[in-house]
Amino acid sequence: MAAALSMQPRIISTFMGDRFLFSTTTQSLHQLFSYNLGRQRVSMQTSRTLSGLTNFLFNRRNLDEKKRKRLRPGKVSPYRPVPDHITRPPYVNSRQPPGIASGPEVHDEKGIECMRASGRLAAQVLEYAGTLVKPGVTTDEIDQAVHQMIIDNGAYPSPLGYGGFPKSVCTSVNECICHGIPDSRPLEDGDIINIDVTVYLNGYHGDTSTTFFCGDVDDEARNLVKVTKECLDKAISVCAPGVEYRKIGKTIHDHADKYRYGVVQQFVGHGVGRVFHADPVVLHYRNTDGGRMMLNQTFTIEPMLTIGSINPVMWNDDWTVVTQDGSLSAQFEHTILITQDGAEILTQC
Ligand SMILES: [Co+2]
Repeated sequence: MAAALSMQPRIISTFMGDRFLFSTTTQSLHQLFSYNLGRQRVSMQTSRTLSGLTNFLFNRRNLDEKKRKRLRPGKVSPYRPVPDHITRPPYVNSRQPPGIASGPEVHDEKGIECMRASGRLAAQVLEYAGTLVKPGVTTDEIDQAVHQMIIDNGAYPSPLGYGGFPKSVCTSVNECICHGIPDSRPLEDGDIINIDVTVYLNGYHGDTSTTFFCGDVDDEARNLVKVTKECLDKAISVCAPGVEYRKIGKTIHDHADKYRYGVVQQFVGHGVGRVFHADPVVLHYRNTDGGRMMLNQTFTIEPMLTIGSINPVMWNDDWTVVTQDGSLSAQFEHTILITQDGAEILTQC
């Protein structure tokens, strides 16, 4: 699950321009985005009227997008209970809004073993969830299956109750960039869907996501998904102790540029371990941030690439984030451990 950049005021002022300069640490993500959304709506209307000819002349991609039906909210099913014997993360039922905790997640041998276990379980759940992706299956049914498998393994589904998130997994279809809430919408032939699984096992979170194909997916979408996966793989391959985090952003951005895909900036990778979202903030785009990777550290890398606009618009549910122009977005995520000679992917079966 991606952390939201707007939780980090330092970075907001550096990278997001004056729109966010008013923000303070006490302001919630939702407030920030609501404000942003108002501006986005205005700019969307203006650009719609002005850009018809421009699109026709210069941007066939956007024209193609218009054939696809825009994603609409479905019905969200009631809360799914978690058995009492399963340990909840501290943010569940807490009034404190979860942010990004300060301090990196660096582990001893025992901690590394726990991270391997939660990473493996997250990967197994994700693999199983992927087998359910078929036309006609609802994202709520995927949530049900994921929820059951996680609790059957003695773990807690980390998104459930995180900052009020109502479900156990994020399901982000087509133009949904991230944080889609599972609902009654049946998957359609040709959809792409990112399923983002995080489990909390023995006090440690493991976090991973993949974009799956539903039925017969066109080449344009397939290529976006392929390149997004390549971006993640390439980024992981440059990781090692002492390497600057910003090398991740450069690697991803350079590869995306080759295909003229956009890199979403407002949602970031993050330290993960005992805490769901911790330092460092892992930017997926070129940046000049400082900070270097440490031995035995765990964090996620989770690039989101788009065919068209990289601007996010948030739905009224305060979670679902879609591209402003309705063009496709894809994402892949792994939790990795920094080792002596590089990085170990923890979220593998
Ligand atoms: Co994540």
